Amino acid sequence: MDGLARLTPDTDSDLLLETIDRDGGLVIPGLLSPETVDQIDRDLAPSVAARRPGFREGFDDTFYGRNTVRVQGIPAKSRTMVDEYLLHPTLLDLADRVLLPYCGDYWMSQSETIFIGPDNPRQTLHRDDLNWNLAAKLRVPLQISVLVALGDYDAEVGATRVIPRSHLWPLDRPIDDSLAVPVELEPGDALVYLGSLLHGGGANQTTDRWRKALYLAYLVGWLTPEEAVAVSVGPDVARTLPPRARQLLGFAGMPERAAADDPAEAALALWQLDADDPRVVDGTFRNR
Ligand SMILES: O=C(O)CCC(=O)C(=O)O
Repeated sequence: MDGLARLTPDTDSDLLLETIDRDGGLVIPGLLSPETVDQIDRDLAPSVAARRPGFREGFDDTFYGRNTVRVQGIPAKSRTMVDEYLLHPTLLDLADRVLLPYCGDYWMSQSETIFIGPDNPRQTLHRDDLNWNLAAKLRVPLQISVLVALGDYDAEVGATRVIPRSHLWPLDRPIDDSLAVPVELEPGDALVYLGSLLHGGGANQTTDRWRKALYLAYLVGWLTPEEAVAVSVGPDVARTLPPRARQLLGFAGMPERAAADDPAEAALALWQLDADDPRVVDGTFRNR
């Protein structure tokens, strides 16, 4: 028993919303099909193989994992990730329900492999929202994170540990690590959680297996994403993607609010490109 509900991708969105509001997270078994998992894994394999584990030379890797492989720029490396994961209707529907009451639109904060290798110790429990420390104090949803299993994801190999319902705790409540429970997944299953939920990668206690996850997060559009997504994807790839994907990846202006009657307010636009909207990365933008 991992303490989080398991609801299939076709579950009514009211129930998904009610569950994530109550527990801070949930598991969606079979979010991605076996074929999709295989394709994404194949697409990312060359980049993963080329990457040395650990975060950055000379950097304290305790948090990011000294034997953990993190590769970003995923939408440029796997079209299947864009079509089947980033644009998954269940995830977008949930993100709409959770985030749109608090922003004009949301975007991708980051997507990266989190492949935890043998002997990598457990990660400190944390809230992803603390990337935006001041905003976290507003106690409104800022981010929804997703970890999809691309391979082994049992407790021994480092399944994510979560404290169910900790998103409701006061931010200064001491963190009791013994309350954390591992969330075991099968390939294609997804752990979906609010940025306010306490969680962390588990220790990989094996000598020969890797815990393979592909992380993805949707963030309210008035906060700076963790990854410089538009740079890592680039306009040449963006041009080939569907409009909603381009928007999520930073190739469209960001409405600060849904609608405005005041003409001055209506003209406001975040994430501009000259007087234009980055949407014109389809080729019509000219740097005047
Ligand atoms: O790998 C995991 O299970 C969680 C990773 C995480 O929360 C992080 O690196 O911020």
